[in-house]
Amino acid sequence: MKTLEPFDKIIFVTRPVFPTIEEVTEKLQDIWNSKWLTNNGPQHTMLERELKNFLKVPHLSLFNNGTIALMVACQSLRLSGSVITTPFTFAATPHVLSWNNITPIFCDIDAETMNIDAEKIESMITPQTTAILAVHVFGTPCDVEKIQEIADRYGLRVIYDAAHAFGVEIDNQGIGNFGDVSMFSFHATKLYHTVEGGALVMKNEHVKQRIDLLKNFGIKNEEEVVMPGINGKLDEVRAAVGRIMLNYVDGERQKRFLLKKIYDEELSDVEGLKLMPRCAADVKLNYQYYVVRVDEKIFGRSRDFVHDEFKNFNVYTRKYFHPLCSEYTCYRQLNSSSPANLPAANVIGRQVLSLPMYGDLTEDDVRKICAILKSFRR
Ligand code: T4K
Repeated sequence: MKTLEPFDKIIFVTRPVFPTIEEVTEKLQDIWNSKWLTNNGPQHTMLERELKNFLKVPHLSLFNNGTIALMVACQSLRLSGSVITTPFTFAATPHVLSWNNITPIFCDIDAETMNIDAEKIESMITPQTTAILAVHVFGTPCDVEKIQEIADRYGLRVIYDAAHAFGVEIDNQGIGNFGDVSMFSFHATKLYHTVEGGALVMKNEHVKQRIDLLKNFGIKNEEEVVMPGINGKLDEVRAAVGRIMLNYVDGERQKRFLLKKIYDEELSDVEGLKLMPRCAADVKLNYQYYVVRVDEKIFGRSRDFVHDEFKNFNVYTRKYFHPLCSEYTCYRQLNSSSPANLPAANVIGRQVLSLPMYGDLTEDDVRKICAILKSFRR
């Protein structure tokens, strides 16, 4: 076999989708003409409407990032006490609870989907529990029916961190239709972005009104400030970029779907590698991430070895999500952080590796990444 050469440029885990500079300049000209830069301008109004249609949800409120949006979601539902969540997520998820003076209670994850294990939620509920904060990890939908059933039985609220799930649908319904409130992140590294940004989507119009107040300092009008709000507003420049980027989502998703098929084709027979979970036929995925799990016993090499060795080939993979949130110094003293409570998460956190995934990768790039990965096997 020919020796594998390193890539001659760095292959990152992802690259943002860029609109053309001409498209941005044209929109900037509109903004300059309007002399309106932020605080509910015309670009903001139009993007809220367009996104609501795209995501097939009844109400939507734009934010300056997903983290602030999630903080406001907790405030809008008046959550307190403790909230059951997953340790297998980005730092922002449990941190928004802490910023709301709420204790995160970590529940183990499902070994297949890597989402919160709905079967285990009930045993974690205490009199202090006010909500479930679940994450559609890597865009794979949670068990939304089971979670809602538990929430209804115990009078709990449900928030979804849908940061990875832009455009995901179940049976033609936008993923944002489940639970009380869902958050989408529009960070530059996401399938759809506004440079930085995010949104909350909700079924209830009153919740939308409260959220709109909370993200604008609680200001109702010139005379009244009705609640302790924060500044969560998305400005006109980023809203305009978001309007352009809506034209890119379907194309980018399709490109990633083709790359996913190549990864699957090249890696499905490799012993010791577990690929992304299969979803029900009525689920429309977004292919934002491509994640493998390395079983050291069978593959003959650890995930960390693979991650480090890839760098010698100029391939920069990421260990999303390692360490687990339950291993952070700020959370590891919690009872629910004990590894005995989180057996699946503790295994998976040591196996996962996000491989490069973005539309500008070529088919040959992906085949070469797979060949490099396979060459590590012992
Ligand atoms: N909940 C979940 C489940 C999340 O995953 C996230 C964010 C949130 C909540 C919070 O939403 P936001 O407040 O961010 O809207 C990245 C993103 O910054 C973060 O948004 C995302 N999750 C997380 C999973 O990934 P890092 O620290 O890994 O990003 P970074 O800067 O290392 O970028 C990754 C790669 O992307 C780089 O190696 C190169 C490439 N890149 C990145 C940027 C920013 C570029 O090529 N150009 C760029 O401009 O967190």
